[in-house]
Amino acid sequence: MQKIVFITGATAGFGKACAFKFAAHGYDIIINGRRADRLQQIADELERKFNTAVLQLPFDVQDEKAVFEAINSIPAEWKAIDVLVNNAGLALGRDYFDEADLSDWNTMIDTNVKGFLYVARAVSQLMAERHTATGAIGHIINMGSIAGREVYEKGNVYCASKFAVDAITRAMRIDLLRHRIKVTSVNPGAAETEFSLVRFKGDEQTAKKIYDGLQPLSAEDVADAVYYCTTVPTHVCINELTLTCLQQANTIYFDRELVK
Ligand code: NDP
Ligand code: 8X3
Repeated sequence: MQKIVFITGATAGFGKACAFKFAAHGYDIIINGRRADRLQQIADELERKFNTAVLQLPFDVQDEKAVFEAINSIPAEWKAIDVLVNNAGLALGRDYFDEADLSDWNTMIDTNVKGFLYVARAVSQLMAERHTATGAIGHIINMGSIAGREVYEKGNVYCASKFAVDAITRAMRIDLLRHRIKVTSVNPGAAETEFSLVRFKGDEQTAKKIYDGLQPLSAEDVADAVYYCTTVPTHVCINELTLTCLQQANTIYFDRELVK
């Protein structure tokens, strides 16, 4: 039987790279994101390249009703989800606390915390039911960040949202233990995706500056780490995996001199 992975935020960056990584390893893939045109392109490419079965699930994770309706109406043969990559998220703005835009704060909390919770809640229920019925072991991989381990200047609410991911991951690991669901957080450092372009609202120059003098993580580096967490023996659960590029020590310390 094919394994099934459900990836939120699969239209770009880590989520898209995870879709290709898991497809290359024979998984059937459920992909989510708001941009339906991108989901279609990715589904076509996965089907062409790997002969992967793909289910597209376009919804906004902020929309509680849409999340539960979409996940509860997944066709029966797709409900046997082995792995959830709970990845959809974003940063908006990088401003001092007293100057930040409240709507940016609301969107980050609604997406990175509330949306993240809705998806985890809906999928964990499916995994628990399946464990009771068949003994299958589910695995939830939450996308955290080094920003969820250490705050930095002007990171305020984005960092707080990722601290929440860390706390919720720990709480889920306790509460889902009785259903034998593995819960892992993957915590990357700076990675060049659409993340900074979104954060700086389309300002390409400012977005690019974040990676000045660095060879940052790529989306594929993160997808490799996510996939790795699913390859350990059944009785082993990687609780958390933190990765940065070689030139980054933590959220603040970088060595921005590229060595060839
Ligand atoms: P990208 O901007 O490249 O991708 C973000 C993905 O999230 C897109 O597919 C986007 O899809 C989706 N998304 C955003 N909001 C929603 C929403 N409301 N509903 C559904 N999908 C949504 O960024 P990354 O791949 O870099 O980021 C992925 C995750 O990794 C995020 O949680 C981010 O916080 C985290 N992260 C990123 C790091 C980095 O440096 N890049 C480092 C550490 C963590 P669409 O727009 O189509 O909805
Ligand atoms: C994204 C990494 O350091 O830009 O989560 O906040 S950082």
